[in-house]
Amino acid sequence: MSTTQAAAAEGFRAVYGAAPEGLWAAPGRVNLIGEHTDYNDGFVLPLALPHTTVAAASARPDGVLRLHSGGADGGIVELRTDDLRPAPGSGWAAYPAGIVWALREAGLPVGGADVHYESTVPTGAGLSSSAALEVVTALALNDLYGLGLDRPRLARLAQRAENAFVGVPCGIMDQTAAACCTEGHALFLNTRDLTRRQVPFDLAAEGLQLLVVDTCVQHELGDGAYAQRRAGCEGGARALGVRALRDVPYAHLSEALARLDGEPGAEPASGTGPAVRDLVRHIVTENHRVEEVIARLDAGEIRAIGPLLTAGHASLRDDFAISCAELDLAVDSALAAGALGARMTGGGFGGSALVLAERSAAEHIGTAVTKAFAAAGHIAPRIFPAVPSAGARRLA
Ligand code: GAF
Repeated sequence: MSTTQAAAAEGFRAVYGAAPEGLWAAPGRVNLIGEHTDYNDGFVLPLALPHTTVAAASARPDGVLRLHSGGADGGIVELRTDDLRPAPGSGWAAYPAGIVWALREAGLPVGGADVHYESTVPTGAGLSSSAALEVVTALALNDLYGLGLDRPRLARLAQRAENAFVGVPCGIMDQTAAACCTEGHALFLNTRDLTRRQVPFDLAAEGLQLLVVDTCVQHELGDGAYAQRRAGCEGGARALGVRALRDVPYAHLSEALARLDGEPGAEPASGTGPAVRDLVRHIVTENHRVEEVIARLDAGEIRAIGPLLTAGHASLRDDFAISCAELDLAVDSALAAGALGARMTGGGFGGSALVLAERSAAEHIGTAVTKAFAAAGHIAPRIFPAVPSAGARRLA
């Protein structure tokens, strides 16, 4: 039994005075490539981290939902399942409460529960701690109430909870990664039709390592910039007369951009953030990069994805404008120290970067990044290897 699993079982007993009916886990993720494409019907390629959120839970017959987290102050949050209403911005418990709401809204017979959480997924690090919390809750309730839902359905309900209950207009990538990733693989997801493919990603066998550099700059998806990028992309699709930016072929990007230049209505309503043409260029080139990365992985050429990762960072920094000084420094200092490729990962404006390195060079690169942060006066980053790990599962 892992330390987190044991802590969750013991925490449940300490808080609720009995043993839990079961224990479940869901992981955080890093996204290898395909950033901000998931709300444009595009392609993504995340992998699950070994870091998990564990839920110890029991059903309750009285419609009361009690939530407690070993990592949060404030004691037990107690709610009635009948009274749950969308409550944008109301703290960590809104994520699991949103799951109960979404399941019930879908007409599923879910009642109360006692849940205690323990987590090793860093929060605010762009590693999807919220999706881990949502998906582990959905999986626990699925089992406790015998709902029989499959993983993709749980992921869609978790996204619905985050969109409609918590009020964050995220795409489907993080919830699908938490629910459907498998050990030793990256998950290729087409966010239009939700078809998936497990892509073998055995870094160790190739003498490679993927490092996560958590800049410790906290990012929040609910702060408006994410919604602004999403609205800009949707405006771009409307201006181009397509259902989503996914429908702009890479080969026709120049024509699409030229069309946008003649469309005054295609600029952001608020006048802030990047021009719509820059958002469009990022999405179209990023979808193409995902396909290029997949082609190289299918050909067994993992090292060859390095330059594509780095190109993805430049696009997020220059076109999508969601990087920050710390993420750029993590990428630049890792490349200068010999990394094969590096990019920010996740929503942006802080959070984490990932670095592809020869295993023999990984320690040196990590040290170089840490030194560069110190020299720039930034707080020390947290650096750890990303081993492609399992998705959500029942532990006991
Ligand atoms: C966040 C969102 F939750 C995802 O849906 C995705 O858009 C990602 O940012 C950017 O690729 O993690």
